[in-house]
Amino acid sequence: MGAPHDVVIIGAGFGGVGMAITLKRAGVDDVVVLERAETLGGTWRDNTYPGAACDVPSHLYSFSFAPKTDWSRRFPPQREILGYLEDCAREHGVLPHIRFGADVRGARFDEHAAVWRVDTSVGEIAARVLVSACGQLNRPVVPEIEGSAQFRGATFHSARWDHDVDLRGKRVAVIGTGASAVQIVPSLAGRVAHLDLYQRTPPYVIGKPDRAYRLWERTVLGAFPGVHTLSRAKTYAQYESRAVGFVVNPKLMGFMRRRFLRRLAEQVPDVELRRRLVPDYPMGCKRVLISDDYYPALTRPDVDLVTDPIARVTEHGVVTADGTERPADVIVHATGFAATDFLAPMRIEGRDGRELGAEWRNGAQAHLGITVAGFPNLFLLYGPYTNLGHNSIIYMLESQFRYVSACVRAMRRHGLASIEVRPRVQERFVRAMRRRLSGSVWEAGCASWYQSADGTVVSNWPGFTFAYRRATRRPDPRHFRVRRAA
Ligand code: N01
Repeated sequence: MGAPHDVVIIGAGFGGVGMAITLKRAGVDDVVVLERAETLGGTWRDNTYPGAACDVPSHLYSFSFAPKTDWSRRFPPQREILGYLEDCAREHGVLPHIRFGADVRGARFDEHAAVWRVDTSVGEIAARVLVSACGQLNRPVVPEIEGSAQFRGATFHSARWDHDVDLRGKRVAVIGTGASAVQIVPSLAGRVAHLDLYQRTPPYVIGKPDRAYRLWERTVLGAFPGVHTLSRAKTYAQYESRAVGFVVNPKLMGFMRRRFLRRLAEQVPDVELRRRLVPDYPMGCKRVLISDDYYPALTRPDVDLVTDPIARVTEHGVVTADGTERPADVIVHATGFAATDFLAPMRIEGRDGRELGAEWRNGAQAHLGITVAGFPNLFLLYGPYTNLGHNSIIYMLESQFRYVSACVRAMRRHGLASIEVRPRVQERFVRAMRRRLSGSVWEAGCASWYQSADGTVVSNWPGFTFAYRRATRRPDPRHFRVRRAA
């Protein structure tokens, strides 16, 4: 193990790449990004399923310090977002900082040396400051269904799409109806012989105002960056206004639900099919999805919506609770991710042997979603309470980049060996989050990946994103216990 690096970042997705750029711009050069895969991109590298695209408009889905003005369309496809992130890493000199193939198994804070000892598949690496940028949606969940091992066909998770499997002429079973399935189903319908969609809970799917940008629009945006900034600000304001409905006043969602039902009736004329597609929980409780071709795909004769619960899998298909066996050549698990485990399965040991997983037994806690009492010099990006139901996560990440970078610079300036958030500061923050989240639509009668096992929401920021930007604008020295370097 060599001398400690100033900052080690875990993960080279949007969080890790943006953090490294921000630190370099702030003059912190001794930065190492550990990435377990052989390429960068995080979730935008992993999710290559047919139809993968972002449901946040392209103008909001880029760093403010690296604006892209030539997006091909309003809602960018996966390949274009990944290309953007690769370009950012290259143009901002981040690539030499990334160690690919370095899987982080855990990290231990050596209090005496005030150094994180990071245990990786390529040996131990020491860091003064450790930043986790591994995201919330990186561990696919495949449900344990009786008989799955007997299945003779191909089976894979939406985030591990097997492109070697030719789906043409196949009977495909898709399990799950979240954001991934809503993109996969219309992309496969008509390309495969038959598609069965296994739905446990219907989502709310509203219109997607997508369109390709014309050449002249891209030219104007490229030539006049001011237009780009205006367009970005306008889209941001539109999206931010949604927070009013989602969080501040869930009753407003009643109006949205009526609009949703009208549109569903237009897209699905069959009354019986439509009945099975109407959610019985308040709109916004789960993520509201956008698509213009999801419901039309379900009306096709070669697509069946199956709402009987899955009982088991056999060699040749799926059996539902009513005993019907439906043949399948391929099973696609669009069944989501273990989101609320956050840094798991890494074992993170802080001061006095505290282990993060054990500390978070009853739900993850972190001040501003970024710093954790008992874990000095550790910072989280996209941690607890920072996911959004209404706007771009990139905006939240940028708030976190600034906060972490300010902490690192303050440590340098004041010769600090370690800084650690005070427990009462963290408790106050978590209490405020709980107060707001317990009245929010996300805890209003549905199960979602925003919730930990006991049903409490630990993922989401319950407010406007500019309020988060304000809260993270400047680290407050009174919030931290500090230790000076010897
Ligand atoms: O995962 P999900 P996802 N038997 O957890 C069902 C982002 N994202 O990958 O609702 C049967 O939302 C489960 O049913 P239920 C975005 O933030 C963004 O789709 O729990 N079904 C649900 O329908 C998103 O929210 C984009 O009853 C089972 C589905 O599987 C997040 O990623 C695109 C089951 C899982 O849905 C996750 O989306 C894609 C079982 N045993 C993803 N277990 C865009 O930007 C689970 N399910 C467009």
